[in-house]
Amino acid sequence: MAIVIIRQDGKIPEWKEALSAASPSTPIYSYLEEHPKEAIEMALVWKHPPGALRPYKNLKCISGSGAGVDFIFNDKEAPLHLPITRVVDQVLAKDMSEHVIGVILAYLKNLYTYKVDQANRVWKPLQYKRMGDYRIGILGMGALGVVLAKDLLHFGFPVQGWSNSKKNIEAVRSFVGQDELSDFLDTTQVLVCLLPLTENTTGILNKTLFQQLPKGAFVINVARGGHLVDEDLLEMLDNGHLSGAGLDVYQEEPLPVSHPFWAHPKIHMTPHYASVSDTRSVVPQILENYRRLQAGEPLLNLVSKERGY
Ligand code: NDP
Ligand code: OXD
Repeated sequence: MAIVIIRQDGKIPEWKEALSAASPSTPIYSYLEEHPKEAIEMALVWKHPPGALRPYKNLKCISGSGAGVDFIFNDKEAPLHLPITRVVDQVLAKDMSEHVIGVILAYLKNLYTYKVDQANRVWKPLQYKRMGDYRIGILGMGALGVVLAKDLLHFGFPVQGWSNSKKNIEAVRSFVGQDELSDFLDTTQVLVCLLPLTENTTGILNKTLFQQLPKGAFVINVARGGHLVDEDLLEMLDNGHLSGAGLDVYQEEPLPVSHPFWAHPKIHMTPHYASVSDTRSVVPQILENYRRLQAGEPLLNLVSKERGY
């Protein structure tokens, strides 16, 4: 009975140490070291190389170590019939909320523009923008979207959300499904994408959707690069329909240096760092699932294979 960690971002030692400290009797291995493959029952994965799960014939669960699991479904060699779990964590949600609020405030308070003006020694006060005048629309009202919505209310923003199922959050208008998407977009001045990447949401941030936003809207994508049609965003920024975009995720990561986003004056980029699983906070739910797996109990934070999230 053991756990293998499979990821390529240099963070295996951090995860191994945190898991071992919390459960010294559980054998934890890096997929890169010699280890008994037949003993592995749980694989803790983050953007693992496709096919990396193949050697584990006794695997009982694929545990994603972030919120999004699109990379697991994309591995056609993965044993997708096994239970797949993901991270649902208050720290991850709060971190995301802080990041998105930071981007919204930098936009509304013109901080991006003033930074450029400073570099050029330009003194040019712009129209003052107040939070209460800008409605924030959140695509995806799940573990992250709901926390963001509630935090935005504290800042005085009007807030609305779009999801598959109706949400009952005081003071947050809930829009559901394709039928209500247009009404949601019509009244959204700052759009935040916090959807999972699935068959239904791939390419959702496209020209048709942008055209339904009011002129001058600002778009924030902190979900996945696959949600955005890059050329449609560039067109809508260049023709002035959108006033800017804050991007944290990209079709290809790291974003190739030749990509037009890098030098675009209306695009404000961060390197897929809006929110990062904190091992201190996340390790207990991984180990609880490992215990449940052995006890034959229902797992926490199960992903639905039908919905893809
Ligand atoms: P959840 O699964 O908790 O929430 C997903 C939300 O999207 C739900 O409200 C769901 O509706 C809604 N949704 C899904 N598909 C559709 C659809 N076709 N139409 C309408 N609504 C839909 O996910 P999380 O909040 O935990 O995470 C969201 C995403 O954020 C992750 O999948 C990941 O890609 C991204 N992420 C990015 C990070 C970063 O650093 N940039 C960090 C962490 C996550 P319903 O509630 O009705 O099911
Ligand atoms: C996640 C992410 O999905 O970091 O958790 O993108």
